[in-house]
Amino acid sequence: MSKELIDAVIEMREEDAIKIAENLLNSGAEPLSLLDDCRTALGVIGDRFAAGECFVPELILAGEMLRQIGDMVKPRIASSGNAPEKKLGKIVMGTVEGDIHDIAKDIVTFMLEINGFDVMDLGVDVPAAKFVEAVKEFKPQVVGLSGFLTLAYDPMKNTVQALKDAGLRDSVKIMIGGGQMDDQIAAYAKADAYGKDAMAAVQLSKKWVGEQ
Ligand code: B12
Repeated sequence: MSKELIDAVIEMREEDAIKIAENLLNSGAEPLSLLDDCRTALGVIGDRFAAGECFVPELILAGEMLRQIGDMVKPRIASSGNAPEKKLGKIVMGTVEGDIHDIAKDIVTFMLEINGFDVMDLGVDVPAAKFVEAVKEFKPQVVGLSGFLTLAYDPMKNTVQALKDAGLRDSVKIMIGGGQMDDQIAAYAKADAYGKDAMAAVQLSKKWVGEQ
């Protein structure tokens, strides 16, 4: 953990944050630990936003810092990883309708890819019908639904229901994740599991395709 990096992000010192992240990587810090630090910092910023102590522009800047640091970290993770040559399986990912948070989804997609999955990323604000189309076309074993808003609970549920209505529910395992999600929401949405982070997404997917 780097308190220096966490403080720079919380204090919105964008240039410092990027420099500190660069220095950490160059001095051999574990790349994933930088993402953990960003998550800690964004948690603080999110709480301040909820308390009315900061506003949307700060959320945007925080998101921007996380994206830049994520872009620096990803190649290091990819080169240190040992992605299997044979694809383990196919996954459809997306942020559900009404929700545009995508940085975390992109991290999950990236981690799934470097762990050997073929991922179709549908982007953000994805209507249930688009998930249905994608499952028909791409024939994944797993569907991942991301969402950060309480307003995303029902779109998650509707997406699972739409897959059921299309007769596709039994052909896929469905995992959900993101800020406001937990096991209870997974049960509410009738998904198969909640995953708290990108590694949980990888572990669930490996389990479901029989690789673990
Ligand atoms: C950055 C941010 C934004 C950025 C998003 C940038 C982007 N391109 O993604 C912007 C500025 C756009 C934004 C907008 C809004 N936001 Co916002 N945002 C955040 C913030 C600060 C950080 C989110 C984030 O990226 N965290 C970093 C990630 C990497 O950390 P992480 O969650 O641990 O990531 C892991 C898991 O999420 C998991 N995961 C994610 N998806 C999936 C999927 C699967 C299948 C699995 C298994 C795992 C998984 O894996 C990730 C990687 O390990 C959060 C606060 C918070 N602490 O979450 C608020 C927050 C989510 N936002 C909030 C709000 C209210 C909004 C707005 C409504 C604000 C407004 N008034 O306009 C809008 C909503 C717009 C919309 N329609 O979606 C609220 C939601 C409250 C609620 N109860 O609904 C929060 C919680 C802030 C708060 N405390 O009030 N936001």
